Amino acid sequence: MKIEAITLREIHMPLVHFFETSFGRTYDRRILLITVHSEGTNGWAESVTGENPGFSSEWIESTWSTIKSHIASTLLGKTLSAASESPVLMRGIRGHRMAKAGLENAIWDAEAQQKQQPLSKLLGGTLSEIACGVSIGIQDSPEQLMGKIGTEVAAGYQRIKLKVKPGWDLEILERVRACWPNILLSCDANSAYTLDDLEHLKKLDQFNLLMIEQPLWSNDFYYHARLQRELKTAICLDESIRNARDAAAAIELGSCRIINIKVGRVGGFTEAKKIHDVCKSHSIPVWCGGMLESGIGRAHNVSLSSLDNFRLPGDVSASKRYWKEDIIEPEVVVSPKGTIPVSTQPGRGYKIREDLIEKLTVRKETLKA
Ligand code: OSB
Ligand code: MG
Repeated sequence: MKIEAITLREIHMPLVHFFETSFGRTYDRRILLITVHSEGTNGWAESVTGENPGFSSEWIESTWSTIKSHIASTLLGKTLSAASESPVLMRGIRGHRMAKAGLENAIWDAEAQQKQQPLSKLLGGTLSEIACGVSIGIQDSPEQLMGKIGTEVAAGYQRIKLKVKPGWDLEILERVRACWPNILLSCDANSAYTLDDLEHLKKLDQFNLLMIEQPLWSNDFYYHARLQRELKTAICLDESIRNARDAAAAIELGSCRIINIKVGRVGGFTEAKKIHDVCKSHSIPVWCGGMLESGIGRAHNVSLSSLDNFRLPGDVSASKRYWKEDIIEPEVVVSPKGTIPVSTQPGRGYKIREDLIEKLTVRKETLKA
């Protein structure tokens, strides 16, 4: 597969409903799409870099300029026999994992087309459908939140995850549990607490949560291990896990009992697969996280979630929860039992709506060797 050219493109898409985490609220997404042009095929991917450096230090401007000035040239003009060879080519650049993931995953997308194989199979996936949960942000009021949970439970989602932060946690969970005592429920703090909150965090144990995601600092394993020893509820790490070595260290230290894999956060499919395998060998279940992706990133998340240690419902949910109109065809649809079928078609299994993408594009640049 010769990497002949790379197109960077920014599209703007308003969210159907704002999304709020402990680090801020998003109404409109600025999405970075990447196309790798190779021997007559176009591989597409999404870099999940955000509008602000809130979740990660990367954001769309840094990702765009780092790809353009430094990363693209490590790939352009090269001939690869598989997408999994690309991380080695990019390893001279430190960090910028969301940027690298966008490039690597576009090459995987092209490879699946060229080899006429479903992307899920190329990744090693075996599941024929994936289990879906939803992530529900902080709302303007508890009533608004209760309404949203009701809608998603009725739609069949298998797990509800609530964003929490100090002041939007215990009372909220108490109200939710009073209404829905038996649903699979978890919460995600996006690093909103410190170890000074230990006594407060212990009170979360009463709600029978499936997990509490990333309660402490985004770059920590050590204090999470101390916290995990004090909690009955399983800790799940998201932000802290950058690669398979981090996953192994976190497991060995006892920092978590569950890991969330986001392909952008860890630098691409190759590293995501390694994390999956490390977790599997230690009997640690994983699930696929979300970053408010468009259909392109979402389609890739569906393929990744078909690996067999994705044993818990992920944050991969229906297109219509995010967008009036998605940029893939068909849109991602979730069944009444809360599942998405994994496509058996060659490639990513969803067509790219190039006309719509063109309309949503605010800038575009093609890089050549
Ligand atoms: O921590 O999982 C997170 C969205 C943006 C940034 C971080 C997170 C999230 C989500 C949304 O929880 C998941 C989704 O795409 O629905
Ligand atoms: Mg998270």
